[in-house]
Amino acid sequence: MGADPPVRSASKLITTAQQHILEQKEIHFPDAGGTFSWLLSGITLATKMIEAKIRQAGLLDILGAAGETNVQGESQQKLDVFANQALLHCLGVRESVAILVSEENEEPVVFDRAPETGKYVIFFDPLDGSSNIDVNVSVGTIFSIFRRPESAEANVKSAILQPGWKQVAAGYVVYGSSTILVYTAGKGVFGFTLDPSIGAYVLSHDNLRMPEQGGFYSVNDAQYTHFPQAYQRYLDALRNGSLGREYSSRYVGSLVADFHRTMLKGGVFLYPPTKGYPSGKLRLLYEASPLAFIAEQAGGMATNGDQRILDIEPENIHQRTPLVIGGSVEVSEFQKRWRAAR
Ligand code: P6P
Repeated sequence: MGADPPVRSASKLITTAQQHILEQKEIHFPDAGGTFSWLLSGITLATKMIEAKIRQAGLLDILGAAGETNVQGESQQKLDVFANQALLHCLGVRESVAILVSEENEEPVVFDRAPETGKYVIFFDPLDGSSNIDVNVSVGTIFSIFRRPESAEANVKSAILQPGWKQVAAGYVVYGSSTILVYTAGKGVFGFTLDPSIGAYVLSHDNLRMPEQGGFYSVNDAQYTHFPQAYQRYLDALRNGSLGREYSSRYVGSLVADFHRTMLKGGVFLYPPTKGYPSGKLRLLYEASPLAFIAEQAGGMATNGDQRILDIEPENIHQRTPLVIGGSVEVSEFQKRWRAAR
């Protein structure tokens, strides 16, 4: 009988998101208490609740509008309402949360917690792309985490209206053919696939890097005639091979799905100013800014044309921004053309 095979400790087989967050804390944030990892566990718990409801959506009477409209004037899908409540609850019970800002809530949710306890401000879009739910297209959750400013004159407004470069973490969950959590805490980007058999997010994309140049551009072509001319010329260049390669067009119409493909395959996603949305449709604080943080951490770029998304000084909680996000080759080329057209 030969020697027994070496016993591999379970930790060599899988790394869960919780393990990873704790390991990252030990490596990069050794002085931080457990509050940060406890905070992120609130987000992973809420997204598992959301995922379970989404997977049942076709069976339960949960499809279709909830009969209400949200602060954006958009009809609220029942899953939107559930997702928002799940995140508000799971994060609200974490003592380290001072303020929550949701796409579904006109006003921020402020908790009466001392500054030394309530250290974090969290923004989220609980279920982005929800209009796609009834046709079974991937949807997503996006989140962004800031520290609450410690300065004496800090107030709710100054805590909320911080530029994106001050984020301490950001991430998204894409509820697609599998459910994947992608997050950064400023030291690289990591992806975890939900294993339904154990109910845990397991490391599947270690130190994700966005290709410098990819093969897809992603934009709502139907709006082409309403785009500023610099965007039209840029799209023409992508189509006629001026960037040195051929491109295919891919547009899901669900930001998190379009961005996740761009993260993995490269290329560029654009939501330009249009007639209907002169400042662009996407929201700065809980859509463009967290995705920009992730993109830059993975070697990509994100701009509104005039400046880096992460440098924009927010003026109001639900403000919109044009967004061009993707590989450094595609976004640099856009910036060059945009500035030349100014
Ligand atoms: P359009 C979904 O409603 C959403 O907010 C994003 O997820 C998506 O990228 C965008 O709108 C699609 O907008 O105008 O192309 O339908």
